[in-house]
Amino acid sequence: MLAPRESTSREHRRLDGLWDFALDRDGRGRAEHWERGPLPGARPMPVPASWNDLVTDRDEREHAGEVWYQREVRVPRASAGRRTVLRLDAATHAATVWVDGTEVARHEGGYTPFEAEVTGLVHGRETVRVTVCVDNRLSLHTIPPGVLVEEEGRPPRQVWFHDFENYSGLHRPVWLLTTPTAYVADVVVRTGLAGGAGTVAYDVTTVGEGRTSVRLLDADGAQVAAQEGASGELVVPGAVPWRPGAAYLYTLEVRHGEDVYPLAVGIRTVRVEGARLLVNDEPVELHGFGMHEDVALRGKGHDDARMVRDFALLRWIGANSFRTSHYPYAEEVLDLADREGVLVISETAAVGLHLSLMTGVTIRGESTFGPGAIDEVTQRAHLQAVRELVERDRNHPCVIAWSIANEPDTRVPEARDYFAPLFAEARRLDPTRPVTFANVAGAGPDVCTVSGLADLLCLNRYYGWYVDQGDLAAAEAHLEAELRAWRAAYDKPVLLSELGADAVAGLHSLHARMWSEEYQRELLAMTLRVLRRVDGVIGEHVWNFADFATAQQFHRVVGNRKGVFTRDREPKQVAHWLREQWRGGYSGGWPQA
Ligand code: BDP
Repeated sequence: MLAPRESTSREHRRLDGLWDFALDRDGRGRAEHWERGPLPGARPMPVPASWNDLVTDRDEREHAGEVWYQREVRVPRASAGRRTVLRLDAATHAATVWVDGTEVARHEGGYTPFEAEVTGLVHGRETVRVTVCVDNRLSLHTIPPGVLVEEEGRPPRQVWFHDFENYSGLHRPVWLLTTPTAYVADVVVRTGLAGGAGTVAYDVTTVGEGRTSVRLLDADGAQVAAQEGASGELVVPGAVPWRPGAAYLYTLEVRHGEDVYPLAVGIRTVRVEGARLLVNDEPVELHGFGMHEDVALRGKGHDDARMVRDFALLRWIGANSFRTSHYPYAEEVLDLADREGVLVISETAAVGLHLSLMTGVTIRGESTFGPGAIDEVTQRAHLQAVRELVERDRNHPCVIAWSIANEPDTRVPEARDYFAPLFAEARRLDPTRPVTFANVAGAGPDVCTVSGLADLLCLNRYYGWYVDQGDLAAAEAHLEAELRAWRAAYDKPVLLSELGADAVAGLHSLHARMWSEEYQRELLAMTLRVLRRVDGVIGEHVWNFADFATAQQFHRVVGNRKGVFTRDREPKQVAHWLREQWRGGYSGGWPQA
């Protein structure tokens, strides 16, 4: 689905700001048709934002069920004779949308956009009422999965299998878009580089009568190639490639009839060859983070200020990449990564497909895949999540790989049956990028049934934290042995996609004991040292960029403290050390005193 882009033919209005909000504690809203009139007992709620940390009542914060958003929208005068679309960039986790009481959209999946054409409903109107009902409940059939625990005399309680807060709401912008009635509906580009020339193959989907053409403009706006027709290949002699750390963006101006859609294009290639990851045929190392869209008060609400600070810190510390753990991030984030030359592994929201980890709830003997657990209904939702991710992000040069899931239980043969169609679908939709998933501790090369499907091996490992606790010498030996076992089993690049230790900012220990800032630094130093001596390991994504909110658990100190930065984006001691490593040539040695 095309991201909203203004042009001479497209007018876009962001419907951000304060909406009316009602928390449907008794589940009455649908039966009482709250979409037909003003919401009962409405209070103000900002969009985009999670609602959870903006309420003061603890039971409300824990509410598992539906919440309602509503606002009046002024219909742009310029919409007459044009197509009008209502687009929601993210409603977490499921939503129904009405315009003046008429249902216009339903969507499942909390981190991908959806839209509805509302031309007929806004026609001739000055204002319309937009109502959105958002459901935060997770089940074994949703991505991500969860379980709703219902007990006599208590409100239902949501349990989930992933390690971050189940924030909910309208997390990203809502838009009212107008386009001509004949318009560009989609465009897919694939770029190549050969003998100093760049190629941009394009495929445009259109609706309505009109001529289709494309022009490619360089960063100064000068035309470098042009062609008629809805598909073809542009050749750019002397193309400036998009490189990690040195992004160069062209603009593909796509025209159909009166409509103009500008798409940022970076000319680059990515592929895996043996145990190397190649961007523009040059081997790349990945140094960066698993991150989260998470910040105080706003929760998972997109915030340009947070985003800009995060990218500034990535640059400050010398990171060149991140994984969108554990869900597709806002498109604004990918746009900025395109501009900054940051490499991104884009992940679906399939996190927690491992029912014996961390739940406290026993489901079908805790075997993850099969009837009554993660089954073919879940798989259908997961396939849809893969499609929506690839279709949304495939034109971004920053995206160098797709991650199908985080830490599924891949020790059992059923996992391969479950995952094979998901890998196949990602490759069918995008044969140009490596496909991967983040492998969980315990599913080593001898037992993992899914790694053979991946082009790039992403391993999440916590030697020195969840295993070999406080014993970095043992951790060092075990990590190295496991990495060598992977390299012996597969001729594929290995990325340590998670490693880390919790550290409570300000907690110090001369003997570097667990939870101190010193221990976090020493664990990272040990890990990087091992990585540098195992051939075929292409880098590390430290867990996590910043501290983040989680469910309450005995091993969480008001959230996960594995951040290299605090939740308000200030450095812990390890940040300064990492900066020396990453900016100083990846020595991997012990920190200087
Ligand atoms: C990994 C998960 C990640 C967690 C992390 C941790 O992929 O989501 O937050 O562990 O425990 O298993 O800190």
